[in-house]
Amino acid sequence: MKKKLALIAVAAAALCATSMPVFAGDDLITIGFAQVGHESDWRTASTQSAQAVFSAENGYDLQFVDCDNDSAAQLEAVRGFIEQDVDYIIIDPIVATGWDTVLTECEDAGIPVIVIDRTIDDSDKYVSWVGSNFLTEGIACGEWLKAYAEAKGIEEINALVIEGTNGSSAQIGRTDGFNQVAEENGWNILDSQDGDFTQNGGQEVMESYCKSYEGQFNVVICQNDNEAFGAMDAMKAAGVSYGPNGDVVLVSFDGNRPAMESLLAGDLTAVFECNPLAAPDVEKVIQQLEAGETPEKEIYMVEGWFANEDVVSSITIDGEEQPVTQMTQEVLDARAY
Ligand code: GYE
Repeated sequence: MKKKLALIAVAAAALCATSMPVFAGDDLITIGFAQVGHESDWRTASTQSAQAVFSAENGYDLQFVDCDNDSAAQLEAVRGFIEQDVDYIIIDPIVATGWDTVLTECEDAGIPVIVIDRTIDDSDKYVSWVGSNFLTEGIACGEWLKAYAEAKGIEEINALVIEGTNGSSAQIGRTDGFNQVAEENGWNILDSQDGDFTQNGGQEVMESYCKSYEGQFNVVICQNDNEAFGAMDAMKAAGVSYGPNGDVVLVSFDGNRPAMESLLAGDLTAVFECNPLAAPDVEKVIQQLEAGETPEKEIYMVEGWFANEDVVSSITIDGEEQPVTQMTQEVLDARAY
């Protein structure tokens, strides 16, 4: 709470016998959250997680700005929070670069910044980052595909990739990770285009792929669930079968409930999870700062790898064996999102 507000609250409380409900808001910690947008199921889960954790009942006043995938609007939102003199700023950076100036402005204003989900790669003027290792997700996808192809006797990989928003760290990490394994194994990546993490984007890219690469591909990698839904519609319309019983191995990243249901139903072949529920960890960071402690600079979310069939039970990444879980109704029911 800001000092000025506190003084007003005290003065006003003195004038008002039933001050508690009216002035309770003055004790709240104000947080400005510059969210990427509303492009996907993952994003909706991320927003809902922040709104649930940073509620008035929990002692917060959350100023939420949906930046609609517009980097200039996101910088403007952060500057607006500086002007409002909020207590903390949370940024989920649409793109990984272009941040140093505005983060310096936050620093000069004495407002701690917490970065969530996507990373900022050209400045370290933030307290903590809470998110996922996108490079590992991309490598996991590649290692799973390698083991799956071997087990299924798929001799040649001809892959089409639908990437996420260009320049976002999620797109960069997932692309680099998958490409790394593809190169090691001499796979053929026919094309890799931006679907902007949306269902429409995924559908449009897949429609053009179906025309340009008719009969030439047997793997489609979508960098999020919603792109995969769009790709399914495009493939259905083009008469291409996908999933564990189809001609095309179809993979997505994220693993929100609708995608996990699709995985169970046998539309998707595998899903590489990215956990959107960062807000509880962000709250821990804020509580540490409130207590004068120094939080960790990097905090990683826990995530797993899932497949429709029980064909590949584990993969090895950086020498560490990691399980691949077969999606069942039981596994689905136990999930939080
Ligand atoms: O994969 C996608 C969302 O940044 C990890 O953004 C996030 C990505 C997520 O739009 O669905």
